[in-house]
Amino acid sequence: MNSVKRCRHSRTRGLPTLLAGALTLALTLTGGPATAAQQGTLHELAAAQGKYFGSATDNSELPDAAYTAVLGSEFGQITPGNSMKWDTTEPVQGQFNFAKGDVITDFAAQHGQSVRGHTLVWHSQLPSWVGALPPAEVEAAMTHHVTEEAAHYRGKVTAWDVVNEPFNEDGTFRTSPFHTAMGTDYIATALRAAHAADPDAELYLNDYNIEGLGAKSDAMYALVSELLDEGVPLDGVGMQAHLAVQYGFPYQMQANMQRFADLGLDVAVTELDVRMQLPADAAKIATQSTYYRQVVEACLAVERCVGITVWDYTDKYSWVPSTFPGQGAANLYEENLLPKPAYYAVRTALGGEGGPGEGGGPGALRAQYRSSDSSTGDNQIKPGLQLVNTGGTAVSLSDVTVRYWFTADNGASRYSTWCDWSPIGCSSVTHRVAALGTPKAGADHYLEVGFTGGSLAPGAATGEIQLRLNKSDWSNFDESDDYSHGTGTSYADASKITVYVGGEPVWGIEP
Ligand code: G2I
Repeated sequence: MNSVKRCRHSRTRGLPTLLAGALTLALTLTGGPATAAQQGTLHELAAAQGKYFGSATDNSELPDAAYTAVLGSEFGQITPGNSMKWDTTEPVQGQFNFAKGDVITDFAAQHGQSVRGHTLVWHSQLPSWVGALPPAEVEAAMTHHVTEEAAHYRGKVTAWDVVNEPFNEDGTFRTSPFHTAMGTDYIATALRAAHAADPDAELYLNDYNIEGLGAKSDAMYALVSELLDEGVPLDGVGMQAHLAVQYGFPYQMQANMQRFADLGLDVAVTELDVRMQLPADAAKIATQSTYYRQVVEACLAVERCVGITVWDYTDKYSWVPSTFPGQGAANLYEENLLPKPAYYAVRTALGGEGGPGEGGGPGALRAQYRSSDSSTGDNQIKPGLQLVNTGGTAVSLSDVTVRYWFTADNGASRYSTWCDWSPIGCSSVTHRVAALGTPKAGADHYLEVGFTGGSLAPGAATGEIQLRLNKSDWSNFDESDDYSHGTGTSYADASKITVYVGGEPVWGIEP
């Protein structure tokens, strides 16, 4: 069973994909810099190469609407970070509770995503009753657990991490209640039980630090070779890929993936993140982007690498800081859900057009905007702006200007402009209003923002710049039709705010 059944992973979404395609075309024809949305999502880019691109998530994160908006659109696959683990699904022997996992599979179904089940048999997050059983009862308890859970999720998960983390770092088998009771046979027993309960699911063994060639991956290789020889149902190997910039990139990851593929197994990158010692700096950020890119390149180069899952997509919900104090910044998006250089590195590696991480340079500047003003009819306009350097080289801010386009409506033609707050210091931010000789739709003036100095390192952002303007007679505006106005309350790429370096447009579309 280990040589077929690959296609379900690579599915693209139906209608939303078509609509996104139409939107891409329409926006491309209007010219201007391409945004992430214009080029397709990470999953769409991966799917075009026959892979999926997914993210872990957790129930506690789903009330966060800004978070789920990205989770539901950018990713084609999800893995529950905790809610299918034994301590959640069978906390008391024989009492199963799939409510939390069901929330995840429902979310996935609503968003056209596949689900990786994680995980059936693991030494961790194991309720204490399992370890307290007499060894003679462990096999029956394990088989019952695997059977009930795999049967419950039959048709809802495409793959299972049947056994998680069976090895120590030196390649010896890890001690667990299962190993103690059954020796290494517990692995084949668990796989057979999972296959009996859900014959269509892809069955995996999953571990960390097996991404490169080495003692631990050799041990996994020996184990799966033996299982296949014995005819045990096994479809793939999951490489977690919890990487760290300070530990180097896994040795010969592509070759290691290929040797598993050559056995007739699929390979999946199941929990990718790249942590660093905080604070982040440009060098660490660049290394992180390189590692993410190299993982994508390795997967693309190995036909049987079916896809990549990041262990949540944002630093906001990373497991890293609580497990490795002082480390973090491991994910593709910042805590405020802005994509980081690593995100653009992944896009580029997946074949996204002209990824800004490629060359660097001022063309990699992006304007992001949020409205800090719930009233569109009062006497002030309050845009929040920030600039992000998604490229590989620093940008000198004194060369940079930004325009926010609006209509004056009636009233006085003189303006006051303000910078209320910015982490880079309002004293380094200049601002003025200029009138257009020829009014455009939604714009007869613009607020121009500049900088007295400073530079934006690769991967750096200015942080928000809270701006405000009013007419000298304090008459009201009608912002609802202003070209640059938006209603989003968290920072997002804004193509209707234009950015210039040395007077040359580098971002956005003018009215
Ligand atoms: O540790 C990172 C991952 C390594 N590979 C297997 C994965 O299953 C594992 O995931 C993490 C989750 O991301 C964490 O969220 O597994 C951790 C536990 O081993 C999870 O942390 C736990 C906390 O330790 C608990 O205190 C907390 O109640 O998450 C629980 C639910 O939020």
